[in-house]
Amino acid sequence: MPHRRFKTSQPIKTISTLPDLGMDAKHIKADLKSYYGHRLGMDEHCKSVHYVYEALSLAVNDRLTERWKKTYNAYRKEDCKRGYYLSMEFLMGRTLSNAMLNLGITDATSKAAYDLGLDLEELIDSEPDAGLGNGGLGRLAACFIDSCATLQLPVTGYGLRYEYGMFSQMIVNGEQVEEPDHWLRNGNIWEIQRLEYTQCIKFGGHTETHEDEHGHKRVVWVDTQDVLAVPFDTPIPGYQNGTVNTLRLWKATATEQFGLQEFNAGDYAESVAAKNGAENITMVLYPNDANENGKALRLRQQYLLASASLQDVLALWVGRHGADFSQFAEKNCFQLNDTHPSIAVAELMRLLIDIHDLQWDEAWSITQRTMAYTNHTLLPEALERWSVNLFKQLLPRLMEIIFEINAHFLAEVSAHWPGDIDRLARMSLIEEGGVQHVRMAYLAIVGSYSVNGVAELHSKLLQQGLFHDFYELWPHKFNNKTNGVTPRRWLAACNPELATLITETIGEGWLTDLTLLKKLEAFIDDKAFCERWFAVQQTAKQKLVDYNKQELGVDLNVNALFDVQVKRMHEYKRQLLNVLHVIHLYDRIKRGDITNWTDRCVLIGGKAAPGYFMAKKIIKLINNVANVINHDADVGDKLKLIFLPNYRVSAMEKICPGADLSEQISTAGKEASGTGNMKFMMNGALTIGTLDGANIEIREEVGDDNFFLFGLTEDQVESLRHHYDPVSMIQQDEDLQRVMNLLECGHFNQFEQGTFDGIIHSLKSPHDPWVTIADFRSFVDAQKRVEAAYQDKDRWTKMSIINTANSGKFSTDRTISEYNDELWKLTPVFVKK
Ligand code: 26Q
Repeated sequence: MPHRRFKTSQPIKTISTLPDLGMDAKHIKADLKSYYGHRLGMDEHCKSVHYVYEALSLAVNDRLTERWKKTYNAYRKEDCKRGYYLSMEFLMGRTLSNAMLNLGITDATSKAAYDLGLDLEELIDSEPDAGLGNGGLGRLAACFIDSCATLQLPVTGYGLRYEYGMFSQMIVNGEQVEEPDHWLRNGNIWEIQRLEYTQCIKFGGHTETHEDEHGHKRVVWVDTQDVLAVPFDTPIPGYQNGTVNTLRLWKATATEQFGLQEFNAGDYAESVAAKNGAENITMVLYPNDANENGKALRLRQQYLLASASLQDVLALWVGRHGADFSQFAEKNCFQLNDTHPSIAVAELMRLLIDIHDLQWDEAWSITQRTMAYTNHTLLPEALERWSVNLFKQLLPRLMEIIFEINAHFLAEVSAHWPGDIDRLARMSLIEEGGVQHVRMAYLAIVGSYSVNGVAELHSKLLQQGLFHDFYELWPHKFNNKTNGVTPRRWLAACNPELATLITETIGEGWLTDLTLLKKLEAFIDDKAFCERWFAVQQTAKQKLVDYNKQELGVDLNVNALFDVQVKRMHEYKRQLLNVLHVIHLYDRIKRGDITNWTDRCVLIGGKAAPGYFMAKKIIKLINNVANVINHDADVGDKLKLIFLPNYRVSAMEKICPGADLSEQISTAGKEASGTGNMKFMMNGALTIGTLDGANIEIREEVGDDNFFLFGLTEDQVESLRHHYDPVSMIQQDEDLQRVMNLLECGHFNQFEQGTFDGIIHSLKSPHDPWVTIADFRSFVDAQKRVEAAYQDKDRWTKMSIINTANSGKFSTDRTISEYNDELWKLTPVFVKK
């Protein structure tokens, strides 16, 4: 139905032939001026930077659009296999500077801006972040689609166009206050609404069964409340290669029928208000980066994403191949970003059987050959489960299909392990006991040909622990794909001075083959090069100093060690361990134990899920400790503690070039991978870290001497649990005793009695899952090694170079190449430039 909406008999060909746009300063300048004056209606009286940003972005966007059409036509012509990345989150950040870089017009645009007397930096900074994600998983999706376009792979990203992205964080009296992030307030020039690809999504109602004329059982899902999913497309340019892929984000809207009952009853206002029910679905991103169980709205979001995306892909297929699905699995694959879109397994079955008339076995074979699932967490409590009752109410047909998948699956388990009742109960897609729940991870595993973790340790632990039964049944499904980050945004765009130095030293080419950075190692004894490296790092630090001055009004000493921990606030990430160390340093200063002192600025930033009490307390503690330390005249420049409010993609772009030390201090076995660790390393920071997630692989790449290792291993953590006694550990360590004493005597909460009791209690509990106290001594010792290294400027500079030089593995180009070579098997499509 909606596809026909815009049919026309106009001679489209005559209006669609256009000359290529100029990529030089002259043409960009002309377009910018034209947009500013003609399209936006502005003149010399306008005082707002926004319209200048918008005019420039429109000019840049035109250059994306012409390549976008060529890419689209190339894919159509090739009829190539397609990949689809399904994700509830795409944490894109800003678009303008990345678009200029990938189009290769950064210099031309700078010149255009300069000629017009414009401050390009200010324009770039006026763009709001597209904060459509929580953290690592959402940013990974954004880096992945950048790499897919750079590798010229025909991959489309599918997600949701939330009206409100990740909340913005303010700090009031040391506490986190959330403000809604209405990122679309001033419009979004990068997206195009594509009404003609609108899809209809069903909710509620019930199912009816009957027999068709061939005697086949048919199910219809009726009396539903329908919602429309309208796609908004954003261009995703590859790095200077002519390819522009698509990110398609769905917005929920009401159907014309929505609220019709009320309308006919004369309740006009009520019927219009009822539209909200539909539009609410994509109103807001859930701000938890661990499971918030049971919310019906979240399940609606997940289903809307899965159903709209699959219907879209099937419509494309049918448009080309008609009702013949025999080649569908050879020509399509779906990568599920965690379990969030995993209802797609059941939805593909429904669409193939109920709508496209396939039989169960054929549909199941297609599903199992097209779906692949990536897991991002080892915390069992974070595995998604939905109550069967809610499922039945909201998606009755899907619940039936899941039961049927489960029946087939349990038969397979029984055949493999006859009589093993316990195993059947353990592996069932349905968790019994009181209320029944659907185990979404198991649905994803059963319905996929591939299950992967995101770092070697993580993938190994999935096989040995969380998914062991499934690993025994289907070892061939399990594999690892270590995460990465895109070096375009996370080195070239955010740290242009370092990028220039690298290019001048080792030549071009490294930005699309990051392993070439290894060549930098040949220069670690080249004095002039080391001096330039040091100077570039100092410049980046100075920028971070300026940013802090401008944003927070604080003065940092550029010669101090910049010690940075930015990531979501979580107990397992152990920001608390960092604070304990800061308190220890403060205690040393107060006792005069300062021989050989290294000045240090500790920067901590991150958002807490609004309902996560402990994480919010930790933010409060950081701010209170900072307040005491930063106002103590004895401390001065020796130590500063800063909480960076509203940590987000665009903040990281300013932070990671200026960091000396990257804190990656999670309890071993808890961080699936981490990706911030890779951004810091690429920009020449050294890591202090545990043997967790991708830290292990970072250390392997840089070598033991260039990584500050501390802490228990995952095995040691697990065996310690049985006899963990933090109180006696505190008694045996005088430094730790004094730190705990400062906390317990209320030194950091003089007027807020008891505020930190919960934190103190958890640290001292033998049941503390994060065993923070157990790693204190080892952490402090590692920090001493950091100081010794930092005091030797030449040694530190060499270590910094070695870190960047060995960061090649952590490009998402490598990660995506592995996904493609081993799982997707897509052929790159070259687009004529
Ligand atoms: C689930 C249900 C309901 C509401 C929210 C959620 C939800 C949302 C986001 C659950 C989890 C997330 C995000 C998880 C995440 O970001 N995980 C991180 O993924 C990174 C990329 O693989 C890893 O590097 C990190 O180690 C991992 O913590």
